[in-house]
Amino acid sequence: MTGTVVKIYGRYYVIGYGGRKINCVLRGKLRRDKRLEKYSEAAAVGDLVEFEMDGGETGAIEYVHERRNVFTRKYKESDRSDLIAANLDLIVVIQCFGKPRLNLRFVDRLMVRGEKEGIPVLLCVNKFDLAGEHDTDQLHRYYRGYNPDIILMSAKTGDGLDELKDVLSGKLSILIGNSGVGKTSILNSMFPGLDLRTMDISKSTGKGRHATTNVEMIRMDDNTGIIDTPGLREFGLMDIKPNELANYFMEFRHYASRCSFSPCTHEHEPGCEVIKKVENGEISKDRYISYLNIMSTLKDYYENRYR
Ligand SMILES: Nc1nc2c(ncn2[C@@H]2O[C@H](COP(=O)(O)OP(=O)(O)OP(=O)(O)O)[C@@H](O)[C@H]2O)c(=O)[nH]1
Ligand SMILES: [Mg+2]
Ligand SMILES: [Zn+2]
Repeated sequence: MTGTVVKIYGRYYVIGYGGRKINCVLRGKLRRDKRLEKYSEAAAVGDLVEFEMDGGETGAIEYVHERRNVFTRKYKESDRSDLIAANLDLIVVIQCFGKPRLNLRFVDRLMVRGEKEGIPVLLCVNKFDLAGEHDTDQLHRYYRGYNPDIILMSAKTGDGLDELKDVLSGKLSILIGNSGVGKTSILNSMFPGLDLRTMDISKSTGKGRHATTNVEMIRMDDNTGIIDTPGLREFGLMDIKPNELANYFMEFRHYASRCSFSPCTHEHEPGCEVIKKVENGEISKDRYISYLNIMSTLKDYYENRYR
């Protein structure tokens, strides 16, 4: 039987099959499947799998189908990437006005991940009801020269909710963002019957405990799935080689062919077109600093690793 992994908890994989949800374990042989060995987990939410019932209410996963793409992160402490989800059509990065504070460096990391995997990224800025007068200008200044898709919205007032719903329709999307930005609230307000657990107002200081504890896919209709995730504080990109990074900063890639050096790291090389565009303001300085930041963590990592 063929089903989709909709949730993982402990050693159980919940498979959506028709309208049912079936708890499954992994067959041991999957741990030896060469294709799956690269990642910390043999299967993830979004995976299409073959499974067999064990006679009772539960089953076992026999095979994981080829993936269209994977959504992973990688930290320097581990040799394998964490597999968070598979077969995505869209990465929705959630940020918010108010608290926790807007963290565009974090967003940039996810944009890099999306570019690397070929998965489109949408930036959704929630709590628009709390936005100050200049908050949206700051956002647009940061991304000038790049112009990513951005939706400003509020789970509380319903602003922008229909726009987001339209974008998500017919796709498998993942919601990613720090704890407290309102990922689960957005799902609840889009689908009032859902009633998922969100953070207590009194604890939503930006430091609070995570309200969501598992990666879980919510099926909206036959063609639409949205994956809610626990808040992430960081997002590791250690699988990316330093000289690859500039390819995933879209507005840099555009100018890179005109740099005097090739490849150019755009850090200090003479005749660097990217640096010129930062100086004349066509690329935002903050975005460039964000690039340098990621670059230096990657260089640190690779230099120490191969020494
Ligand atoms: N003012 C305002 N508050 C909001 C809005 N959306 C969510 N909140 C509040 O923000 C807090 C956090 O919301 P959650 O939906 O639990 O956030 P989350 O991103 O799912 O957090 P984790 O599950 O911990 O990752 C809650 O107290 C919500 O009531 C909004 O549009 N405006
Ligand atoms: Mg949540
Ligand atoms: Zn350059």
